[in-house]
Amino acid sequence: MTEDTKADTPLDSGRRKFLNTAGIAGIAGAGASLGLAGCNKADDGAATAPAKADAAHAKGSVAAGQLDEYYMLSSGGHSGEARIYGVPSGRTLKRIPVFNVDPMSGWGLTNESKQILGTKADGSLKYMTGDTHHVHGSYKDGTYDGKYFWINDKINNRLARIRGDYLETDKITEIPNVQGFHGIFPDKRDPVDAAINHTTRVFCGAEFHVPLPNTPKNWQDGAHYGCLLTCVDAESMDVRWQVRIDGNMDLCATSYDGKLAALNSYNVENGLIFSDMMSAEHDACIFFNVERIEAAIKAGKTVTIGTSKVPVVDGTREANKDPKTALTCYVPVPKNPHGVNITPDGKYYVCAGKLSPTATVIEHERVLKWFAGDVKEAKECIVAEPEIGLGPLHTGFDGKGNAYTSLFLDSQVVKWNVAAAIAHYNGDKAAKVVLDRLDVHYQPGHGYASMGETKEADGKYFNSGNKFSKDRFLPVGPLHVETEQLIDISGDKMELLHDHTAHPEPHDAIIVRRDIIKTKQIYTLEDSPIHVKGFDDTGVKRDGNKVTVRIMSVAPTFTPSEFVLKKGDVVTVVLTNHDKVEDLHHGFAIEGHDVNFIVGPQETKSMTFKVERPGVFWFYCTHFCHALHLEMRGRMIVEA
Ligand code: K7E
Ligand code: CUA
Ligand code: CA
Repeated sequence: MTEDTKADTPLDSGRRKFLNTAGIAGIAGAGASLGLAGCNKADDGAATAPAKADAAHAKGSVAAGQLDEYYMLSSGGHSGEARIYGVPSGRTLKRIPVFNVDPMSGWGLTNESKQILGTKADGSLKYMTGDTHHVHGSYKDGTYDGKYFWINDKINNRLARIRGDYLETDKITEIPNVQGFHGIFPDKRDPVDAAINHTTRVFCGAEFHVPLPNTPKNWQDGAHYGCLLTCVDAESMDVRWQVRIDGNMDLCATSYDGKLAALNSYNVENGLIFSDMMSAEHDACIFFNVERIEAAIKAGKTVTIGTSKVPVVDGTREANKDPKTALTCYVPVPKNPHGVNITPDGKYYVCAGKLSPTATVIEHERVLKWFAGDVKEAKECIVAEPEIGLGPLHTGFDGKGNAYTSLFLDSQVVKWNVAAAIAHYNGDKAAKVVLDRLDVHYQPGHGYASMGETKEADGKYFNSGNKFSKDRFLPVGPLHVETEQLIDISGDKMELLHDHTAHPEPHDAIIVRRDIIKTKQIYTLEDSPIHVKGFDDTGVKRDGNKVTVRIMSVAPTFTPSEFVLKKGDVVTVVLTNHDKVEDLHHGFAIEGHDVNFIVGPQETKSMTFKVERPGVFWFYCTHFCHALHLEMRGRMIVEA
């Protein structure tokens, strides 16, 4: 280890030594020990003096009745959802159903949400699950505009869009011919048209390579496998194009000038098994030249794969040997990197080493020069490779030239200076690269700073998303809650403000200034083409055994309050909430029929189900709305 990574306290040093030997050996050897070396050992590095802890906690607390300064939009991992927390409080504000089924709101149950999620021929959901890792917002002038947020699904390879005004999922696109869809990032502007200074594309990386086209025929031969980068249109959510590459893709970052998308690759080996994926000393950060790719698409230098009609261009090394025409540039990065992030000034990409204790700093301008033929070798785009600690994964920025990288194995966040790292790399051995270290609890994955992925990075907060909480909270059975730790990064030293819990298992998040997100509090009747217009528009309409029941709610009543059906009917209930009062939602549930959803003010939802048992079934309001909420109910009568 270098001087920079020397421990501050005796306790810390013991833990570090343990990791240096066992931890690193663990990574290279049995896969199961990745990180668990650090996990087994209890760590009381958090033991600050209580008074100091109280003062720090006060800084990060928000008094009763006061509002947070930021929204933190977080992924929810294999829960399939997205979440919103307040920063600095850490209070949970909302869970946004995306790829999961959510009985509270009716997501995955109502016809409207099923249409967004996608259904099979029999009307049931095509997929019930998702695995969300990364949330990113749409940009204008280099910062968030609050219009859209996107989130990936690694299980079923879908990209979902959340609209910023309702903070609800509004579109989902399935990506063809990929598996392990992981890294996403919207572009920040158009690479050519100066007038388009906002997001129009979303880039999606595939982590797992698959036979292209996907047949089991040559499953043993890696040569038939490939990975595709996918570009999705930000407005229509249609898949625009794909690029075939060598190796795989993990995380994504985009440049502020719109010219490049960068994806780190940990499997340049095209390995099909664990040990092969770790055999090369260097993997890569792959840069995609957006303008050239779109020109090649336009010129028709494309193929299609399987039944997909999406045009695919060739971004493999072999086809891109001449930098002056290349679509892709492979910059070598040490051993199985994880994470790529761009500095808020748009100048540098930072790739974290994961299996190497380094971060690799790549200069944007030099990559452009490589594409122009003015830089000989791709590796010359690297301008620094500071040693920062063990298991570096993700990097956030404060907008003041400093980077904050999560160290999974060290259970730390390390603050380092980008300019100093470059000076050090250029021979200035006195340059102080690592400025501070802070223990986090424990095994941090993603870390992200307030507004840190925009030109408006403000250097106030950094959130460490930790994978293991161990002793930080009351034990709740074998599965522990996750810890999110909020760190004040406004001073020279990082200061831990507080922990808050997160239901497993968040990965990445973004911290967005509150003035950027402008939500509507009331829906618009016309959002739904089938909304119930008023009392005259309510009632039962029959077409054979297909029945539509149109209902409106006005607290504390449903109209009609009874409707009569026949056994065997296929019923669609359309419910419009005619209340206009902010936050006045009604729920609609029918006893014994698995019908359950809510409608907000002026909102319409519908749900279709079959009635097969004669009898009287109460329907009722599930969502507390009024002093007479319990009385807000009616009867569905099913005749034999
Ligand atoms: Cu968890 Cu962004 Cu999927 Cu790293 S990824 S930790
Ligand atoms: Cu309506 Cu409760
Ligand atoms: Ca590798």
